[in-house]
Amino acid sequence: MNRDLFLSAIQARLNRYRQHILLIALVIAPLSGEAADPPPKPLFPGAAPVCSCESLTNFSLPNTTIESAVIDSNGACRVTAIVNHPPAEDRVKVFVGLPVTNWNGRFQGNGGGGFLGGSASSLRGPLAQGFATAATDTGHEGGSGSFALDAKGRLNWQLIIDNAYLGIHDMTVVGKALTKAFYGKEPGYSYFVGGSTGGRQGLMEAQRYPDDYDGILSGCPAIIFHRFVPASLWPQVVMLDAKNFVPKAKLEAATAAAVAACDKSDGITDGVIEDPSRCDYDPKALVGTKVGDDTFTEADAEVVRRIWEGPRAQDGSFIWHGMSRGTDLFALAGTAGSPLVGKPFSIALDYYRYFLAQDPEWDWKTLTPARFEQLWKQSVEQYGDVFGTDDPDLTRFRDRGGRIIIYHGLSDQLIPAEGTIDYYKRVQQQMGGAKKTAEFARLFLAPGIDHGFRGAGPTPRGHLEAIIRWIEQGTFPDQLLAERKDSNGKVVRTRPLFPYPHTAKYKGTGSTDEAVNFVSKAP
Ligand SMILES: [Ca+2]
Repeated sequence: MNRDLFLSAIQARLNRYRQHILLIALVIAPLSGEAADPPPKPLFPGAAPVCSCESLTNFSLPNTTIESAVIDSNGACRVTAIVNHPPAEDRVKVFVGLPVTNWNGRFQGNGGGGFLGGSASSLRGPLAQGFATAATDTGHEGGSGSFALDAKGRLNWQLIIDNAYLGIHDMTVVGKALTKAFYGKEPGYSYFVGGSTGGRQGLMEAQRYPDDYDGILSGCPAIIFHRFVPASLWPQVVMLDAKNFVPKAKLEAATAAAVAACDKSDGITDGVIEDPSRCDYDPKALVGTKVGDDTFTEADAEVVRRIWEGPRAQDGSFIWHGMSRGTDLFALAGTAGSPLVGKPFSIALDYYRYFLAQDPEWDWKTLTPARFEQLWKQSVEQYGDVFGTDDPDLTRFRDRGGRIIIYHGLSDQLIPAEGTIDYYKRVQQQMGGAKKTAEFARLFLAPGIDHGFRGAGPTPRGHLEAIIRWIEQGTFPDQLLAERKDSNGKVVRTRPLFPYPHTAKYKGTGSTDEAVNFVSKAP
């Protein structure tokens, strides 16, 4: 390999690495805020370890090796364990954190992001709050999807299953067992907290291992994975098909124009489209407009229209939801260079390469809309049972007393919230209607909020407290408070979020920046 080629290969790898880091940061950020919240009241005041941290290396569990058990720099006991599923030679690494002095009597499992099963760094927040807590790499290191293929280029089903569902269950079994060994008693309650992939992992636990957790927080869940992940390459397919890679500035102009057109139709001009499904702004209105030195063309309008519409089959039938109006389009319709070329979202690209085409060298630029449809159908057939996480039957979870709060931003640029709404409606249908479902599973939608729980709208807060209160005191989460802060961290707007399908309606008097001036409105 010559030097330039070598350097560009390194650069490409670095870029991919950065994309993974960005995504993981996006996913972890909304959840780490919990660390600043006051810790929940201890369930067993005075509870203390009954053995030394180091002695946990002698702890015995089937198919599990304790690699290390040491006190970390913050004084918590950190255990690393490896779980294996014979005869496979997989290694699911489990990271467990056990507070030495301030155990609050509970266990918290933590999810990952993208193809990253999870990370030891996510234990810091829960440990500070006194949780015994765990995370796992689900059997492979890093955020790449390359683990799906073995050294011979064949699908590595064990690692796929470890990532899809088994690793999080292993983590839970090991984490709870070590908690019991360390304190001499089982955790009083167990909670799972995750966003994106973590949100999917939470719902997978409710569906497949309902005894693992009492309470689950599932943020912007990557559920219906087998449909939405391959669908997320659609914006690139559209631009490739049109031979028109639309620059970021034009995408931003289209998003801004949609917000300008639909913002006030909900009654409050606040830069947020309260319900994007009711906004039908036509990007043709922008044709002829100057965007920098460039002019918005008919062809640009058609690309944006197709991205908003969402993936469609050759016969025009529905494949998946489009990106809603007001959502940042660049995340999936990314471009770079001059002349512009497409820069597909790394997770979607990895999924095509390793899971669908099963060829690390596969070139996404060979995708026609017809080939896109074929591969999407392959994904639905091949991975639905494994990764789908869309079983609406939560009977076992409900009957064991499980409760789940699902929340999703309506301007999610990576996972359209409509998929979560579809799933929740199916749960309602399966579980005896809206009222019966609300007794154990609630969905909160956050207008103007993206995948990292930022955006023009207020960010939901207090969900961990809400699920703990629901489980331990039976207090139903009838609303979540959302707040928007300025760049100095000062709260400039509060708004209630009500369980779907209820929305926040302005009373008509008082500041629209204060939650007290809003009431719950039925659809
Ligand atoms: Ca508005």
